[in-house]
Amino acid sequence: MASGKATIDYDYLIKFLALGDSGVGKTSFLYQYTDGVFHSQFISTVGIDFREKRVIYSARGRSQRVHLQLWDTAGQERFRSLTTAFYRDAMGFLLIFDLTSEKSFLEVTNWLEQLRMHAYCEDPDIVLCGNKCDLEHLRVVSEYQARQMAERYQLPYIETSACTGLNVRHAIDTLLDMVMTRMERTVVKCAMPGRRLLPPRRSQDGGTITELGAQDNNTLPSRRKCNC
Ligand SMILES: Nc1nc2c(ncn2[C@@H]2O[C@H](COP(=O)(O)OP(=O)(O)O)[C@@H](O)[C@H]2O)c(=O)[nH]1
Ligand SMILES: [Mg+2]
Repeated sequence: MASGKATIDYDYLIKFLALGDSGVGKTSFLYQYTDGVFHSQFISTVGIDFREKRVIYSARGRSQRVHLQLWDTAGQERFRSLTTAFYRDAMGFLLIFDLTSEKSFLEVTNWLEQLRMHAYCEDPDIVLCGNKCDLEHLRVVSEYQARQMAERYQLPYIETSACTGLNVRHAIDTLLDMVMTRMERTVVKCAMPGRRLLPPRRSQDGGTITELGAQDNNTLPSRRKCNC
């Protein structure tokens, strides 16, 4: 007889949010990561606003089962109507601009401001992605310009293509490593009696991540979650 209880077979539920101007390729990026597909004429499904995937995160001699939930803006970014609630639960952010659109690049500063206002802390984990790097002939933002911006805000910068899949996984792996490292540092600091919680620093250790497969959208309960 079925017990009716949901089985939780992962160690961490990690939520990421993809941000950036409309048309930069957020939805395509997330589909490329979870399903390995790209549609040049993408039609988003109304009401479905996150993708899921299981990975194994291995670092510092330990392996953990991670259930990744990748939230999309479902078109709301067009109207700048993202509410505080939208940012609140995310533990890491993929800030995406389009290498063929200067406007989307200049808007990165505004997105960072929004993030600092609404995210769980003033210094959230963010990976900056210059997307559509397959369209080299249409590029208007140079790698140098993008790296300068990333340096100014102390963010990792990765050039990606949701079309060919180049660096898509690398970008998410980088963000997961930053978030897991922050969580581990927070747990260690919390466990020390009499210690104040200090802001965690970026990962130097570079954990490894193994993909287990994509999931259909269904809300799963959170097992361990960091809102440090
Ligand atoms: N060539 C190319 N086209 C892309 C890439 N990413 C997205 N696109 C196209 O850009 C358009 C907008 O993508 P979409 O994922 O809907 O952007 P969103 O509004 O940020 O979610 C679509 O026509 C995509 O096919 C990419 O990396 N390379
Ligand atoms: Mg979209």
